[in-house]
Amino acid sequence: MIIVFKPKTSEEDVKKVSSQIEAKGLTTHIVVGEDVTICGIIGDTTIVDPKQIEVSPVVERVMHVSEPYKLANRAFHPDDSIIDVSGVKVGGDHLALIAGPCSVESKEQVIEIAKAAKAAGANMLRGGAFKPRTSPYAFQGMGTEGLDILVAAKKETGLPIVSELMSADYIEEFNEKVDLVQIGARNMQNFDLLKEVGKRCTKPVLLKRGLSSTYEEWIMSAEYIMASGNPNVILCERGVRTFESYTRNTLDLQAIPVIKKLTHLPIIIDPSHAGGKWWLVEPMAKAAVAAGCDGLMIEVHNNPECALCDGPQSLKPKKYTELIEQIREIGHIVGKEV
Ligand SMILES: [Mn+2]
Repeated sequence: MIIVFKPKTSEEDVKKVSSQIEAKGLTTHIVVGEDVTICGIIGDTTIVDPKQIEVSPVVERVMHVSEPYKLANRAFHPDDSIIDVSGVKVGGDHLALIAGPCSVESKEQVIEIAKAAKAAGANMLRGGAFKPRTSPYAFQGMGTEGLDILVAAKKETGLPIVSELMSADYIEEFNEKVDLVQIGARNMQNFDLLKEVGKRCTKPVLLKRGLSSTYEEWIMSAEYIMASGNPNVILCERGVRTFESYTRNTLDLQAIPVIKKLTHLPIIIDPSHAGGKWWLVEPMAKAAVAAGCDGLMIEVHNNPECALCDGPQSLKPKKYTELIEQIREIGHIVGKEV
């Protein structure tokens, strides 16, 4: 349920109404927008009589929110959320350009790629230290040593770090070393992990869409993190499973306008894992920016032929540089600064 206040309602009057609601044992969320202030009510709202609230002279109207997600709901927060990742803004007219190798392989590798990515215009560095692999026999990542290499690359380039968290046991270590904590597609519905990340993670969270998750399931996973105490969630579409087997997954660009309609959270696109082929990255990245996404996460490798993971879908630094030049022009047209 949402209470919309009349324009120019004082903070004191808003408080008066919200404390009446809280006295019934419900939680309230006040969002002060540019034009209007709203109060979102979370909990069993059947005990609230909207007519009773509408009696107040400062209340414009009371609305029911039928969707099961509340905190992520656009109705609860009409303006776009802009998430600050260690100084890099994501959302609104800011575009996140996240680049780096699938996996951290060595210090030399990561620093070389980080420098090239930064020179191309990237504003964040990605790298997997803990890898969720389909096969237990495949390279599982360097773990803590890999995170330390990313930290060294950040020292060298200043680029904030994005890396995937697979277990709640490492949340404190990620709080210390990583700037944007990724929850991977395979963990999107690991609800215990989502709750722990909401409670204990002090950094923004990048929540990838599950391989076969609906928009609502995906948003509900964001809601888990937000309801547990971490409001800073960025969504990432990375392709979904369809009947097509030529490509690794099918990139769902409709997710961009849909997520923006349903939620206030930023959405970024990962064209690398979507197509699984390096030559699909450029056209899909351009289409994603044109469609209004808030960022791109792209795998870049200095030597894709020898990459320990996802070489076939990785761009070489030169190709990435050319792509960002084109993204800059498209961004200009759609009102995104690069
Ligand atoms: Mn990868």
